[in-house]
Amino acid sequence: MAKSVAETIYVLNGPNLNLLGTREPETYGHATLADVERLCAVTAAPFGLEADCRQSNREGELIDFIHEAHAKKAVGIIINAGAYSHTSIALHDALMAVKIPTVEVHISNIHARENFRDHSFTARAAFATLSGFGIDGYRLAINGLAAKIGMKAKA
Ligand code: DHK
Repeated sequence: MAKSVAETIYVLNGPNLNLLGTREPETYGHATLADVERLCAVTAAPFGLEADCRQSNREGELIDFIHEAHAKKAVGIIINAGAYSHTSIALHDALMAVKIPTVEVHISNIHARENFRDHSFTARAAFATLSGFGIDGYRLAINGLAAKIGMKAKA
């Protein structure tokens, strides 16, 4: 039987998330970005999904990643745009333009923090948001995304 080619999901992390592990551990925990990316890869695999993980501290580069996801026919996006979630209409517009099923993740509970974190532009372009589960939010998001796009885990 022919081996099926894995579908790709993009996992996009925005500014300062490269500092996970050392950045405000009381808020973001002790796991590193490499831990997050490993978690995404092992969570995606049973669904026949490959997690293409990117991080950038630059808004324009994150937009380019979203365009690239579209060009490469990615079947889903998990995005934690960091502080750009709260400011970037351009990232919102990029997600709206590509129409790829998207889940927004925040490690911390943005609604229990400063008022300026309470609103997310990117969340408006996502079909679901997870906030406050720590890095487990990425695992939950991939499971939710897989269910949404009809991918079943293989035994
Ligand atoms: C990460 C950030 O960098 C913040 O700017 C957001 C988010 C929250 C998180 O919880 O993952 O406000």
